[in-house]
Amino acid sequence: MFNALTGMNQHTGNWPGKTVTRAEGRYTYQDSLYKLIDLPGTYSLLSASTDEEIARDFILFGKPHCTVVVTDATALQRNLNLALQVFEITPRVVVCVNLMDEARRKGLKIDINRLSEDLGVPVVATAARRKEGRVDVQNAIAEVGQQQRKAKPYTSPAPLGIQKALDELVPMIQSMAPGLPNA
Ligand SMILES: Nc1nc2c(ncn2[C@@H]2O[C@H](COP(=O)(O)OP(=O)(O)OP(=O)(O)O)[C@@H](O)[C@H]2O)c(=O)[nH]1
Ligand SMILES: [Mg+2]
Repeated sequence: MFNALTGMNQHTGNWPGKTVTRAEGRYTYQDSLYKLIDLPGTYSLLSASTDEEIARDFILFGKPHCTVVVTDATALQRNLNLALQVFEITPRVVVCVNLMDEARRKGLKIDINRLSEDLGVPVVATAARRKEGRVDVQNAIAEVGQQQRKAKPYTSPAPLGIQKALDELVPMIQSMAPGLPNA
């Protein structure tokens, strides 16, 4: 998806302090220049691994204008877990249901509009290898990035015990790290 969006004109380096490769690319859409950062592939942001930590830290502290969660259409159940975790950090999300060519081959039908309604963010069907849906993704990124569209992502209500713990912790985190989009 990164390559489809940027035409592969990426610049690579390392994540600060880490030896994990960091790829950056650019593209122009409707006269605006977009800078894209490819985060390490991960199924979770609970920072159990370096990759997860890098992805979480970038979304939380890098405050991107938009985060694109690229999911595998043939394994949505497993992949949407990551989308829900990203929603906990930022509402500025676009979900790509990628590998749609594979899904079609397997006879899977995915109701993209319903998924978008349920998740509360733009959802775009894509097949990145064929550049299918590329412009739709760029358009969704533009809308979310420029806040033309107020996203209201789905979040599951926290169980009572967790909510109580959050009520205690959140003010402490806010005072330690002021300005976080979602402490
Ligand atoms: N058929 C098909 N293959 C795809 C599509 N998108 C990506 N691929 C292929 O899937 C493989 C994995 O793609 P990557 O872009 O490396 O996936 P990733 O999630 O970034 O992987 P990591 O960052 O290594 O975790 C590559 O061989 C891609 O060419 C698609 O829409 N359709
Ligand atoms: Mg990757």
